[in-house]
Amino acid sequence: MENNQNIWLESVPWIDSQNADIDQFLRAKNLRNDFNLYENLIEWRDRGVVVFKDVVPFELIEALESDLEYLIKNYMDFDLMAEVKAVIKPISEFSPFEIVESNVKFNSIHGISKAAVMLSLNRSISQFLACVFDAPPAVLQSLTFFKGSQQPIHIDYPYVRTQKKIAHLAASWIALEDIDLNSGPLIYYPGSHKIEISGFYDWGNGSIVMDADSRREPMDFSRYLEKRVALFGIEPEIFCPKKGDALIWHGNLMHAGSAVNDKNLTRKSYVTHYTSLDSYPDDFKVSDENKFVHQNSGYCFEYPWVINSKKLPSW
Ligand SMILES: O=C(O)CCC(=O)C(=O)O
Ligand SMILES: [Fe+2]
Repeated sequence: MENNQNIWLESVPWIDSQNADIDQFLRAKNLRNDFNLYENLIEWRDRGVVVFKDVVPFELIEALESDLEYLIKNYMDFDLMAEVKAVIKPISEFSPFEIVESNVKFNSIHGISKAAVMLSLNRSISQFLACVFDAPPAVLQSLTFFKGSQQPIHIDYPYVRTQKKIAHLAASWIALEDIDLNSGPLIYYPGSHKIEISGFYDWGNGSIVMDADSRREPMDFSRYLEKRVALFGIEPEIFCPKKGDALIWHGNLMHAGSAVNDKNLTRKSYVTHYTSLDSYPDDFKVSDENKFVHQNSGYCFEYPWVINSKKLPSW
């Protein structure tokens, strides 16, 4: 299937369609008396981003911290992809020095950490995304950060695109500690999720996603997005949360990791990318009925490639 702009436009969730009527949606679901939900959905539709303060129990954050400590001490025993200085490979192939170096990033630790699964399926986040998709959200992948990423401005869907419906994509960013302004917090461009603002970037031959043989590079994409925000005069906002706060962003929202002004500071965060249940890729789950967690209207499937791998203490 070619990923062209029609594929995107035909797959948008209800809330991204023209004249999306939030009031009517909530009335039909009998949720109209939840004023916060109404306000949050308006914000999502108009800005592509919503912040939930103090929604993540500290016990869960501490359970993930313990798993991370255990993982770092015993990393040779685990099947997990990790990233150090833009190199992504199985964690066991890194040297102990690279692993303790605190800007390592773990990919999809929720495959082996129950604490991470529970964070991804946080109640406020899952229930909100169930409304956004009008379907249960399903965890696609996760990232665990220790330091600011300094990732240039980007949109996720050209890179996160295993979901069946390309426009069924959202992400959450959970603060695992109080975030310092000098640690390189997440920044985002409100309203940039609208197609009129973002446009579609052509990676070559009309493809809107990056492929192995794409003619364009991520930096070309960033330069394009910089031009779009300048054209529309959109200023970035900084997310400088307290431990336990969460931000949810739209799969077409422009965002970046801001500059790290103080290299000694950590910026511990846990990011999950979600799609909707019916858009979840078949080869990312096993047919065994018990190999998933269903909680707070969300789903998290065990990946076929990790079912036999060793799990972390919270499992
Ligand atoms: O946390 C960050 O600095 C950026 C994270 C991000 O862009 C992502 O996970 O999609
Ligand atoms: Fe991103």
